[in-house]
Amino acid sequence: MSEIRATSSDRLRRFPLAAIAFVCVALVLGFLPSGAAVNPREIFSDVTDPAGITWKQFSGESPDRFMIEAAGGGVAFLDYDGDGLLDIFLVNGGETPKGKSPGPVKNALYRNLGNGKFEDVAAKAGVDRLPFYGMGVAVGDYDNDGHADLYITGTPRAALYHNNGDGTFTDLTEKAGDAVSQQWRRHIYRRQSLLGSGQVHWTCPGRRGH
Ligand SMILES: [Ca+2]
Ligand SMILES: [Ca+2]
Repeated sequence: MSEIRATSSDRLRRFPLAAIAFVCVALVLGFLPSGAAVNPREIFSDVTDPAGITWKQFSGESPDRFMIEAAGGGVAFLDYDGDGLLDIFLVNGGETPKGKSPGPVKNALYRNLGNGKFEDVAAKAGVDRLPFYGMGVAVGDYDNDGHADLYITGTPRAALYHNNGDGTFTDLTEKAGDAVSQQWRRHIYRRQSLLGSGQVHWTCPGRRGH
């Protein structure tokens, strides 16, 4: 009997250590709730539809499989109208010889209305259409007038849009000098799809390589 009591006592003494060990392992494995553990699904919510954002990218996907088709469009958050609310500018791609769009390929400039809603004002702002295949955008106030300007990159060139401060932009690429577009024009793009040998043929103006 005394032997039995001694055994039970030993088990009781060992229990706290076993319990602590179990809790530690469970926390490591994520079995138990922890203050540091946060469900990722609780961090972001998809509000695209409620915000009124309906823009879709058109890549010009085609059997030619040009590299630009997989590059995706660019996006920038900027306060283009200086109202203290970040707006969204989305750069569309464009058509390729065998990848035609059923409608005009357009960028979007979503003005933040401040109530969770956005309004596409790209056409009104003069930045909805591009004369080239759009690929990216950078934002900066290049002339220090207090209004964020747009530098839109693409193929085979780029464009500089000056923010007029009245909700509109002006394409100043030519006025800014050909160097503006030449800088990005030198980027490499794939002219042909994979050749029969598996070799990729890359080209850029004035330069060729494999
Ligand atoms: Ca704004
Ligand atoms: Ca500016």
